[in-house]
Amino acid sequence: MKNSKIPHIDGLIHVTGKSHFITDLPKRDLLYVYPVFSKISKGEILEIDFSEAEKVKGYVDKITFKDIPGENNVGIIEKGEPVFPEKNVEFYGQPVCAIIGKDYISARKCAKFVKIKYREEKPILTISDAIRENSFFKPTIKVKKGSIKKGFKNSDYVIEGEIITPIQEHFYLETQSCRVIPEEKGYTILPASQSPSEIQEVLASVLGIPQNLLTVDVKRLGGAFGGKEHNPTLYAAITAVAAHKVKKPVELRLMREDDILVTGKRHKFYAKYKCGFDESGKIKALKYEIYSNGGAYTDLSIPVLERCVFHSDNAYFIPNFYLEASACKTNLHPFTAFRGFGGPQGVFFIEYIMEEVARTLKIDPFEIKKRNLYKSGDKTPYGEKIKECFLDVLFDKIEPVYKEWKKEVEDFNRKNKFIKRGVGIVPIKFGISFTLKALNRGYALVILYPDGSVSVSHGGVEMGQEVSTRVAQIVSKTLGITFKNIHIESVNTKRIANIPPTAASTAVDLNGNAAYKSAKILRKRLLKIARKMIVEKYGKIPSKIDFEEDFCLFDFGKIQIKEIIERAVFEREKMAEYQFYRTPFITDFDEEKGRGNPFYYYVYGVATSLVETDLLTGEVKLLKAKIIHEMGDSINYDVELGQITGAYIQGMGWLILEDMVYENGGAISNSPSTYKIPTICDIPKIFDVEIFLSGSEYSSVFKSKGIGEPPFIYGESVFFAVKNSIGGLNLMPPATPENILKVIGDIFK
Ligand code: LUZ
Ligand code: MOS
Repeated sequence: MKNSKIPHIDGLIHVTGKSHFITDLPKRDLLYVYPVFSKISKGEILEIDFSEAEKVKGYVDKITFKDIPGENNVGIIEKGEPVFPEKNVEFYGQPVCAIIGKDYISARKCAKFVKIKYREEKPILTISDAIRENSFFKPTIKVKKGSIKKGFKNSDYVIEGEIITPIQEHFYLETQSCRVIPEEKGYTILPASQSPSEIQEVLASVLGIPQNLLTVDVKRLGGAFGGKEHNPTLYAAITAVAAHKVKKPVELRLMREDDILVTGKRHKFYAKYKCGFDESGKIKALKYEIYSNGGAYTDLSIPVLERCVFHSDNAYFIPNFYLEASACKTNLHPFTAFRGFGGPQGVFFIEYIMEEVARTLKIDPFEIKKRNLYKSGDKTPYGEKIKECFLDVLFDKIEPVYKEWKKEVEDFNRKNKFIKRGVGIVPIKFGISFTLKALNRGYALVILYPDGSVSVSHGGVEMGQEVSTRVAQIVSKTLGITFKNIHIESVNTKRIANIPPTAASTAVDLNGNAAYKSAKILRKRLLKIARKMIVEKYGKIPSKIDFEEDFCLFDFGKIQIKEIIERAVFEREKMAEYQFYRTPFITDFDEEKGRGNPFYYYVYGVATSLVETDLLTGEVKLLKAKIIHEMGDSINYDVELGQITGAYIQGMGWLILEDMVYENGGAISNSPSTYKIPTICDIPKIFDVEIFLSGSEYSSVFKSKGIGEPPFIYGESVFFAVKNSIGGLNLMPPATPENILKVIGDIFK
């Protein structure tokens, strides 16, 4: 689809400060609610003393679990995650109750004066604690292919080891926010959520009212990255209970330090592996034992674990495979969705193992990885056939760059003693679709008005990824109506219902396809009316007819599309169309058999990075990056480029810069000064991103492919570049200066 210079649909109102987020809306009669957070990780609540809080100026009311009119639950995959705990707190930072204040400052101030007495218990905080205490969420996931016993027997080498991936904070700009407005009947809910339908369903049960009395409306989010897939449901519920009690509009907005303390993050994972291979580096057998720290409630830990499992082979054919994976139940905040959703962790494991194979055999990791790549027709360990594979092509394309950089690194390292360079290479094969088949559905409502303007509602929440721009382009292209005449509406559960979360890199696939179907039907109706109008006016039938740039063009003239719409309305043609799309082919993962076809297609790519490490300070500089990213075709080249570059930098931040520190079970890296997210200074000087348009039929609307999550994994090439710069030492992420110095120190011992 050739439309590369289409700007962000709301770019102008964003840069001029006119775009609305929840807290920008008019504040008449608005009260504020602020939670009181647990200061212990685990224990029984003995007493909550509000007496001091009640004396503070601006105090309005308080809410506890006793004020919940319906069910005290916000859990979706498993019930039992409460709005407020009735007896036991399960993590440091858990909201125990909340204060309603007449303004934001007094609500927060009052909350600070609430005193809670606990009987403390010993918490489970780490994966090893949980394994010892046998504290797991159900189920354990198992995948088996071939015979690892035979595989190990036929191996020339067998290596074993452990791998850890770190926690990551989303650091979306807009913190958790929600506004709830009581209506004549029911409520309007304005949450900062990727999952409007989840909010509607859960809040209906919390409030004890039918779902049709709740209108959930989401215009846009100030960033999300998965941090608003399930996290916001709890905060929306607290806001709704407050609004229900005081019968007034109420708003909640977390301070940054509280947001970081209390909300879920990327899961820490731990893997034990045993890998057998021959002397050429070909993998013969792989055995995995994988654990994640899921925190106090199930949240999305099981689907995250599943996606980790589905990516623990990444780009490589492994003939004999055995895996067991479990999510640990601990007393940290629940961990949740984060761009890649377990995929990056799974990929990191196999990439780490490939690097160890290369180190054992003293062969370049590039060669080892290349020798093990999947080919078209291969099957994954969970049994999905790889229909069309571009990994070989991508390796051939990037080889000259990698070889040149590798040589440059070797020359540099020969001449320098305390500053060393390294290069890393990471391919990706990322599966697109929600792994729960039922969620792979999209809806769109397209309305044409007689002035030639178009309204589009669909189920994709805009969070900066420009799903809105791309859906508008699809509608514009299909109807021949210019982009400026397309308006994308907020996601509103009264217009679009029963929608899946905007997640899993599927928003354009699902909603774009639904919008395309709606637009095609409307186009057909317009064509019928256009033909009639042409014959009336010119007395002959056109041989060629098309819609373009707001006009209907035909061999002997043109008419404006708005005239056709006006006439169509008059002729009682339906000028609105509500369409539905469901992803074909996919099947659910069968837990008993460890088999499934969860993905509609895969996205492929490869990245190489070059870094420089100062052995005396442990500091790392990222100097060069080259990425080749495959898609069937492009919808909006600039948006896709933005997603690839941003995801790479975010992935690099996860493994190189960011380090979430906990004290007594509470996250204390709670600001940009103590939690180092990437900035403009961390972007490499040479940053070459190439989009390879493969034309693959195994793709989605207009041959595009999901772009949100896959490129996050390219950031892993930076970590392996660092590891290689220090001679492949046993470095675990995050590769912060402290951690680098610790392993370098080991050599001198
Ligand atoms: N959310 C979800 C996701 O519920 N299922 C998924 O498979 C998924 N994948 C990526 C991101 N969010
Ligand atoms: Mo996501 S991790 O696709 O919300």
